[in-house]
Amino acid sequence: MKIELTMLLLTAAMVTLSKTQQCREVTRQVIVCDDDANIRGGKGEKGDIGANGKAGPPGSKGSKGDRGGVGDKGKQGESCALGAFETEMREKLQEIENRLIPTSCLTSTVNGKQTLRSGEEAFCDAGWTVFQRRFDGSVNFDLTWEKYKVGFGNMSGEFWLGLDKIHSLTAGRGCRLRIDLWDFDNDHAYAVYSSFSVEDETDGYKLHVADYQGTAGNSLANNNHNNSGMRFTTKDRDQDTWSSNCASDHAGPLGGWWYVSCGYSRLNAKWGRSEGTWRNIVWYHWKGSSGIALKATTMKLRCD
Ligand SMILES: [Ca+2]
Repeated sequence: MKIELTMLLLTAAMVTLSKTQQCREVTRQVIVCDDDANIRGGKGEKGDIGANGKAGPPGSKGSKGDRGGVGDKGKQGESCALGAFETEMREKLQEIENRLIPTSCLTSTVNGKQTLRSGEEAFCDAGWTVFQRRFDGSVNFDLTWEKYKVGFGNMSGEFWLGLDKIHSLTAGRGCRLRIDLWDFDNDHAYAVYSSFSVEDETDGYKLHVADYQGTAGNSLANNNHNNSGMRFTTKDRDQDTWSSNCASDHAGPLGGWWYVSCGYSRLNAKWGRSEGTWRNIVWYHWKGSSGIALKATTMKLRCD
């Protein structure tokens, strides 16, 4: 059965010319469909291309909206392969920096003067922090309380690190003290104390040493003149047990020390070669008993 359908077929010549479109002609057509609904009707003729229309007036500008708030920060994305490589390289560079710029002498692989991560200078020796060094008499050690408090000298030569820093390094930690000594014939001896700390200025930088070992003899914590537990004395602050001031009045300028009255050790005394006197650097139980002054000393600490 044939179904005849009448419908309007809008055939428009749709032409796109620039931004303007125009319908030129509309035709009416009858379409006859078979049972199989095949369309047998033909298309209408294509109309002519229309002329361009006039441009419309410009629209009015809308008002500007309020600015939106700042959004939440997005999560960091996963590192891509290049990011992972960069991270690994940064970690390796950090490891190298840690070795080259240590946080303390304990992690330093370099001996001698160096700058720590904190920016402070240190003189390191196989993991030890050297806090006193003498060998040529180029630095005057006959100085005041304030100088011994903050330190003096030069780490490229002779120096005293300073009581404040010695206190900070040893406070609340298990530290050792090692003293190395040389005489003018380059004989060497040492003393190690497996317990060492210095209190703060409020407590007069009181010294604590114990458990001696070594070859130099114990001239610091000896029963007869036990410097352990003594406060620090300088020529302008007498905290020793002698009737006068050991630093200035005993045998000449002896420098600051944890004097008793005035004791068997005086490693900050005036530098010089002397025999038969106690005027210069003395460690009684090694060479001092025969009055021989020492040429070089180092005092260093290590807190594990
Ligand atoms: Ca005194």
